[in-house]
Order: sequence, then structure tokens, then C-alpha cells
Amino acid sequence: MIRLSVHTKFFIQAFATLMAFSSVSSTPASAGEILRLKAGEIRLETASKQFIANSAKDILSGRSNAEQYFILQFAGQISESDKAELRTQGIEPKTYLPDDALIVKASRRNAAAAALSPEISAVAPYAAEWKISPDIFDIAQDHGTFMISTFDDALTDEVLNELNLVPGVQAHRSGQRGIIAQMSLGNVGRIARIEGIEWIQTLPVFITFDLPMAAEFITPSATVPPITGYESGTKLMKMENAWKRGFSGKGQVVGMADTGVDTGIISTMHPDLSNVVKGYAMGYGSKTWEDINGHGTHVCGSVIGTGAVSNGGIRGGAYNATMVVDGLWSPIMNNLAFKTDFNIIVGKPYADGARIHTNSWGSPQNLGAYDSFASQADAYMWENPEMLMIFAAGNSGVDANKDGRIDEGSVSSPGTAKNVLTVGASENLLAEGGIQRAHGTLRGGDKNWGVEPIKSDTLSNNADGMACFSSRGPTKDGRLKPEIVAPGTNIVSVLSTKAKEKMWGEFGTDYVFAGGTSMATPLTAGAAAVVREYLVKDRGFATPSAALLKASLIHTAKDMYPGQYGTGPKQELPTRRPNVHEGYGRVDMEQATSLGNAVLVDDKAGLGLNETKGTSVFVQNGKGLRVTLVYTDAPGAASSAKALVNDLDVQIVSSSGKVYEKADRTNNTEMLEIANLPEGTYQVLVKGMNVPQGKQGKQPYALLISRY
Ligand SMILES: [Ca+2]
Ligand SMILES: [Ca+2]
Ligand SMILES: [Ca+2]
Repeated sequence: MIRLSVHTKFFIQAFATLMAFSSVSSTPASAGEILRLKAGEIRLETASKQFIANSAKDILSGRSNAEQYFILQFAGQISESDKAELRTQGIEPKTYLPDDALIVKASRRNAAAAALSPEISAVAPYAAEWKISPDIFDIAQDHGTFMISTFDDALTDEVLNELNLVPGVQAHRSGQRGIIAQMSLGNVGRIARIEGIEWIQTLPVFITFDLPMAAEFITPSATVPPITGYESGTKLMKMENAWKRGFSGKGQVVGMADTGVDTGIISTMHPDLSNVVKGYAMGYGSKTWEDINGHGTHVCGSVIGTGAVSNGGIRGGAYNATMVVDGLWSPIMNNLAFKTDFNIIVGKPYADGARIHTNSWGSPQNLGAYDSFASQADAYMWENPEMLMIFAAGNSGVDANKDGRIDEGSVSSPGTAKNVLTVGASENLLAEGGIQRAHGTLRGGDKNWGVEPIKSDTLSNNADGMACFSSRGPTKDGRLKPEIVAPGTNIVSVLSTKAKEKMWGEFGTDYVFAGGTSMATPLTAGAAAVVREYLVKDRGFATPSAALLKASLIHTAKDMYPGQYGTGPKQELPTRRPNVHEGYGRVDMEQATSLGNAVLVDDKAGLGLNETKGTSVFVQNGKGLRVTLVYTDAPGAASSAKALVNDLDVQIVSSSGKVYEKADRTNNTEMLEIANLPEGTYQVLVKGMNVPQGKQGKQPYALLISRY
């Protein structure tokens, strides 16, 4: 929504003037002709000619040695040797931009010289108007708080000093490449010209992704009903089947960033949380990681709760794993408030041995955007490919256009990141306790869920239904999110002894009901810990990549098609998986820990541009093949209109040469499911279609192949 204040209108005029220097076009073009930015599709030709024409003047004015940031666009795909060649010319490649362009650091002279090469189609200074997120127009006030990213850690202090020299700007450092600044919208246009700034966006406000409920909506329960096994949410995920096989997370360490856990003191921790081994106080002004909110304790219990006080009746999926806690609660802000730097939030638990990190929070603004924070999440996983970061999709699922279907495009950042596993909520199966009212009667229900079949439906009456509030994909650049769902309504877990609120109502004295993608996410993290234990102990992967872990969960998920409203015009899941509601389906631990007949590939060397690797499998007549490819991609630029950087494809090729493929140019996760194949040997090929930002030129990947 664009709400225009007088100042905003003034700012848009200023912005339009800036934009006039670049010609915007939406016509498709071949590789290396169009720059696809959030600011628009841009042809660099004019700006490039202008820059080259001015390079003689630079020499005369003594400016030619000044280093700055440029966009170099190539006439075709960028190879590793192209980048090596740039380095020999004193040009430092930084970020990839589609199509076939790089942001580089170079002197004006070297940049102008590079333009002479036939491989380079254009060179132009990285312009101020490309650095500004379109979401800035969404803010209602003249003043705002903004997040500014620099190109380099070493530049951040320099940029900070320059910012603080601008009248009316108050800025402080937040993280390696991050600055938080308060200023007017007019100043945003002004400071965008500062060299070294990559991106400016509004500062995300992070919230926990439990769905708040008014106390009068809660079904009172005088006595604790007998435990059926469904309360924790683990039963619908068939977690018991993994436990029976001996996998319950032993030896695995899970990190969690949240409001804290229980007392924040190991020696006085709730008996169910005896596997919490360490915690950090990371909230602004906080000296403790105690949980006065209750959210973090509930989330923690869903991962590693032992069920000590319920005879194992209510426990987390990985009740034998251990937990390291990041407390993000700020007593000053009375909310989540912390230094937004994954090298700290995820880096500390990583150093403590965690290889799964669960996050039931995000920012419900600028839905679907691949913003700076999403890019940073991807960067952390790119640098640390064994760490699987898991994020809740958010609770922005609504039927605003009143067609009886939840609208698309509502996933929150950082759940919009490519490499993280993003989790939506499906319904738990529980007819008593918690919230049992019809959707239409909940707060905002008339507006959000006011049309049948959603209106009179309830939250936990159909195992194959989506939670109405669960955020839906795709992202703004068309990527499929969430990838997976787990139960997230009327979930019972541990009640913090410090909590002031009782969320969706108490369940006895030690437990409490809650709902939200917040609850589905730790259940998935517990599943990931159990699958990781299985991969290590049963499948011989000593250090499985996050991509393999993510692929294993996706590959074995249960398609909930057609959802809870039958088939027809208001069918909940419009297509079989993958779809932007359930992703690839609900976590299924029976399948995820019995991959005996599957081929699992964790290729850490990876593929370069135009390289192909193949695996052959024999398929009996009438059987099907399911192939899942997942890779942890290089981080996309926040300024880019497209997050995907490296592009691998998977193909199935029959002995007669028939090719099955999706030729996906958008996602870093692909699944091919081909049923009823003729008998024969099939080649499963993974191809490097485009690898502009490889590790030594190569993109690692994980691949799972099953016959069914
Ligand atoms: Ca709708
Ligand atoms: Ca329902
Ligand atoms: Ca692809």
C-alpha cells in the first residue's frame, strides 16, 4: 500500500528525476542486455557511453585513480576466468546482478579500460537510485528508521562517519556491513549518493510468529484431558516411527534464536528442558536469557523437550538432542531487539556445535521481498554450508480478496531467503482445548477469513489442511516458499515459569497451547536434528551439508493435496506439490528415516559452468522416479529483482533419449516426479547452467533419487 504524505510525493518527484538518467524497459532481451534491479529493468548502454566519454575528463581532473563501485555487464555468461581476468586488471568482483553483470570495485581508469574488452557490454557507476528499496514508499511518515548495507566490513565506519555529517541523520553501526539510521525521506535520496553504500531499506521490525489470541476465545479446561499423543504435533509428523528406529536427535546440537527460555539459568530450568546446555543474552540491554514472554520456551520444548513431567507424553521431536539458546528479548524495547548480524546470532551456536538453527520470527513488512536481511541469511549459509537455518514463513495468510482462498505472496523475511528452510503451518488434530472457534469469529476474522469454506472451518480438525493464517508464497521474484509445513495449530509445549501470558491457554500447570508458524518451525527443526542423526549414523555422512538435510526433508514430505476442502473451485491446494501453500508437503519422519533404497548425493565439490554429472538408476516397468535437487546458492543482492545467482538444473533422461526437466531459472530447489515409467536405465543429470559466483568456480549441491 502506498500512503502518500506531502513529503513522500516530493521525494518521489526527486526519485523520478534520478530515474530519468536510466532508460527503463520491460521488453525481454537476450543475455547481458538488461539489468534486472528492484528499481526496474535497465539498459546500461546510455550510462555506459556517458561514463566512457567522460573518462578523458577524469584524467584531466585527476579523478581517474579514485576507486568506486561500478556495474560491469558481460555480453554473455560470466566464467571463473572472466573474473580472474578482471582481478589482473585491478578490478575486484563483488556481487552478481542479473543478467550477466557484476558489481565491481575499481578505479575510474581501470573501469573505463575494462569496457574496451569485447566480453564487456557495458560499464557504469553503481547509481544512487538503484540503492533504494521500493518499500521506502510504503512508510507513512516523513521520518523513518532505515537499514543501510555497505559493500564491505572495512567501509562501514567510513560510511558511518559520512552519514553522521549529514544534518538530520542519526546513524549507528549494526553488524559488519550494517548501519541503522534515522532520517527524513529527503535525506535518503541525499545519502544514497555516498560511495560504498550498496542498499537502503526500512529497518525491519521483528516479531515472534505465534498468533496472538484474546483470552475469551480460549476453550477453558477444568481438568487436563488424557494425553492422546497429538498434543505436541509430533504424531502427525510420524515422529514416533523415527524414535522406534532409535533416532531422537542424540549427538545433535540445535541452536535457537528467540525470546529466551524459562528461567535462563541451567540449574533451575524446567525439568522438560534438561537438554538446554547454553544460552546467550543478545537482546539490547539484556543481562539474561530468561523468557518472560513464553514464546521461546514453547518453541524450545517443541525441539528438545523430554516430556519429563508428562511421562514422555508431550515432548519435542528431537528429545535427545541438546539446545543452545540465543535470547533476543530486549527489556528496554519490550520486544525482540538485537544486533542483526548472523555471524553473532548463528555464529555463536555454530561454535558450540549446532548445525541446525531454528527461528520462529521475522518481519511482517514488505512481504515476499528478498531484502538485505534475507540476503545476509543466505550469505551465512553460503559461508557455512553445514548450517541449516530454518525460518517461520509468518502468519500473514488472509483471504483479503474474499474468494474463499488464502491469498498468495505473504512470506516474511528472512523466510524469503533462498537457502534457509522456510516452514508454513498445517493443522494439528485436536478437538479439545486451545482455540476451537470458527475462523470467521476470530479477531479480524470477518475481514481475513470471512468467506466459506474458510469462515466456518476451525483450526485443528483436519490433518491435511493448512493453518488459515500460514503465510503463502511465492516471493516477489517468483520463488516457491514455504518449502515445507508442519503442524502449527493448538500445539502443546512447555510453559515458561517466568511467562506473564498463557498464549492459547494452559494445559495443566507445566504446558500451554499455542499456534502460529512459530510452532511448526521448531517441530521441523527437531525433525531436521533427527534426520541429521540418521544421515550420520545410518547413511555414513559424517558432516552432511545443510542442502542434503533440506533435500531429505523435502524429498520425503507428504503431499496434502487437495487439502481440507475437497476438490472443486474452492479446493485448498490448487495443484499437487509443489505449490505456494504447502510447499513440498508436510514433514513425514517415517519416510525421512527410511531412505534405504534411495540414492543420496552430497557433492561438496560441485559443478562449474556447463559441467554435468550423472547417476544412472534402473527402474522397473510402471514404477516412478522422484528426484530432488537442493543447493545452497551464493547470496543474491538486495538490489536485484531476482535472488537466484547460480543456476543448476536436474534432468531425467531415458535410454531412448527422452528428457524430463523443469528448466527452472528461479529456484535453488527442484523436484521431478515422473510416474509410470517404461522399464529401463535412466540417467539423472545435474547441469551447471550458469555459475557466475561459484566456490572456485563451482556450485556444490545435494541430490536425492527414489524409485516409488
Ligand atoms: Ca483470496
Ligand atoms: Ca480446519
Ligand atoms: Ca535451475
